[in-house]
Amino acid sequence: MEYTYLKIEEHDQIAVMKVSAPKTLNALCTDVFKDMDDYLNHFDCNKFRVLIVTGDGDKAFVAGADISEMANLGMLQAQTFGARGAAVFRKLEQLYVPVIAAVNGFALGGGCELAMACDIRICSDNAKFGQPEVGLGIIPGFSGTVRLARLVGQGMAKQLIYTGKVIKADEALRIGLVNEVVPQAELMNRAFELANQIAANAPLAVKAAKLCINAEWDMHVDEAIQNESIIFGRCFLTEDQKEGMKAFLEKRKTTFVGK
Ligand code: CO8
Repeated sequence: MEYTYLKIEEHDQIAVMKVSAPKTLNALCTDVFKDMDDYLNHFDCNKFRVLIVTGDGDKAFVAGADISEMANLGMLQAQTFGARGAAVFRKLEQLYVPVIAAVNGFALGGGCELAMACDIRICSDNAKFGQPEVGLGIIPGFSGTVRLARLVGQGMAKQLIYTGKVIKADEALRIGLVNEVVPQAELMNRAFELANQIAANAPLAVKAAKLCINAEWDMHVDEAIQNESIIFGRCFLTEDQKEGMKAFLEKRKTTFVGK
């Protein structure tokens, strides 16, 4: 697949979507979102078991929404732009396979929001995170106020958003914004290592776990527990459940087919 603003790599069971806008540190313009939307619409969740999202180059993951495109927008145009980005990020969050953000540098504004729409975030030791929007006279517009507060707690999210402070990788780790920090040269290896660990497990079970965790995020605890029980039961309809348990009892490796 050829895109202007994405570089796609497709390995055996793992795909990589690399945002690529070298002149603007991979900033998100309308056409980046068009490419992303198209790629996600055509993403084959049966063929690929994990998607890795990263940025092109060694300096930035994504340096935010494209400020030159936003500068002269009116209210309705800005709402349209924000809604488009938010919808694409929601599509990513709801993709039927796990998504790993490999944050390889600046993840500011829309870049931090992109990383937060992924299931798992790891970053390089030179990564920097922040929601600097209030310094530009706006607020996060691709669901940053929604996801940051849920990820790191309301108090920390408010502090980061009100101050617009840019934090380093170790601070992002400390507050739970990322799961792991690795040397930059090892970032993609580590992302693939994680992706392979996930891909080795029963794909339908992994997908079911993602569906559960996403859906239960804002459910009442009783409803969430009931939801998990239903999805747990459905796992027993799959060939992979029979295979996983049989292999354990026969003391051999599993071969999961995703059925
Ligand atoms: N948009 C457009 N161009 C950008 C962006 C951006 N977000 N970030 C960097 N660039 C461009 C620079 O203008 C520069 O272009 P040129 O070479 O033509 O001058 C090039 O990329 C390289 O950048 P710098 O020279 O600035 O590189 P530095 O190493 O000096 O600095 C920084 C790197 C710190 C990342 C710096 O570029 C920076 O601060 N960038 C802006 C970061 C930012 O504020 N991001 C948030 C943007 S707002 C946002 O994301 C809101 C999301 C919600 C939108 C809702 C829609 C309504």
